[in-house]
Amino acid sequence: MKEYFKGIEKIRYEGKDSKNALAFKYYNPDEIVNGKPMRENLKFALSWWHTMGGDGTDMFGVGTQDKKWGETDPMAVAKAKVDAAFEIMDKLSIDYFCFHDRDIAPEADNLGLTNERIDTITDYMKENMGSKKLLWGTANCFANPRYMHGAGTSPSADVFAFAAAQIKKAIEATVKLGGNGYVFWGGREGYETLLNTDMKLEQDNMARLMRMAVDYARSIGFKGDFYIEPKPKEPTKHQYDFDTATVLGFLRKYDLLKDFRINIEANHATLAQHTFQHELRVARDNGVFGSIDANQGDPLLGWDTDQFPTNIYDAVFCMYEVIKAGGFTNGGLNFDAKARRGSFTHEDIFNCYIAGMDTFALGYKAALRLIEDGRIENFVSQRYSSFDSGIGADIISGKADFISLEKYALEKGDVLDSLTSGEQEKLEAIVNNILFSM
Ligand code: XLS
Ligand code: NI
Ligand code: NI
Repeated sequence: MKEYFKGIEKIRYEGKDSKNALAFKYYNPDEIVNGKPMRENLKFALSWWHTMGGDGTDMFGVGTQDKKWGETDPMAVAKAKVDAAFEIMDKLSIDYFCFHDRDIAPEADNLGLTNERIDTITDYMKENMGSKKLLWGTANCFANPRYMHGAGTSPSADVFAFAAAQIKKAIEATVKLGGNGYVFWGGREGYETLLNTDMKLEQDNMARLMRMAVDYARSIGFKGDFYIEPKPKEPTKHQYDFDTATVLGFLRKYDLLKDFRINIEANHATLAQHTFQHELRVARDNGVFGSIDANQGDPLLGWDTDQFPTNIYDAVFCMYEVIKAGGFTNGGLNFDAKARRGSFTHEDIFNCYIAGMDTFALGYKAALRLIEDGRIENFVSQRYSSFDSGIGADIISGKADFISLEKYALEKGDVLDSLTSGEQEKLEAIVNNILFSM
């Protein structure tokens, strides 16, 4: 088989003192940490769209990166992408991948032919994937002009039907490749102005589409999780899957909670004016943490820059939530991230992944230390200890009511002296202490 990345050997773990750019400093795939090999703790996945197809095109300029993989015919490009992707995964010890239908097979003149193309490519993937696994699949229901007003939330019933057909095929491809997840990200499921929008019908229809997807997928043996990937905006001004809390309300209202979890993307959290950890915490506390789309934004730019994550603090707090949620089950950590437009060589793909994977490996280990160290968690439980006994315990158990609480407050007098310091800075220093002693 053709080698696409000649001169790049399998990336080895060389430890933190290595100066070799093409080596892992923190990620040792087979190292057992917290009872499992790191590759299973982190479940890294390569994303087809950015890595295999993203060529650096942005709103202001054409591509800078060659992602044709030496081919010109669209189906030949699609096959070459498979070979090149699997080579990247082998060389980086990445066990999982994920894709949109359009990333793996280009759209043809009609749906029938498009579906045949998906069959051809998924046959080819299946033949060649060996022990590699599909983390999740999804359908690109946002790029084609037919989706200008949305897919599941389009005012056109024809477009709704077309989207359903497209998603049906993407689910089949996911099941065929053994995927344990199926993602809905509603890039154009939202509105630009309420002047032309029936918001209630749009959201009802989105739920109808999701219910049909679940029913069909289960009928063909899909046992994995469905995910919604929240994002507040971009490309649409107001997106219905705004953030995790909004999505939770939607899932509850439409009785979809049993089948859906959340796929949390770091920079989508930022765009919603939340921290990455906040989104993960909301998901964890509500039992819907599913998977992670890892990237980072740029605070000075404010759009979905999808940069490879290198911010250690974010990674530590992310991994803290993942560990506290019990680790990944069907989900994993996919790099919804791309090389900067100026990082245009094939070697840069490896530099990017090494940087991102090392960041999360270090983050995982630091988060584990934070938990084992206990200072932060003990502080938090101490801070709320007034609910462990006395009036606090009565509030928790439901024994207290407004009448008994008023009686308590009248007898007690002022309660200001029941408060202690939040000690935020001390806690931040503990995090630094743990992080920089690694
Ligand atoms: C776009 C989204 C998209 C999803 C998959 O902002 O992150 O890439 O992850 O459709
Ligand atoms: Ni995104
Ligand atoms: Ni994403």
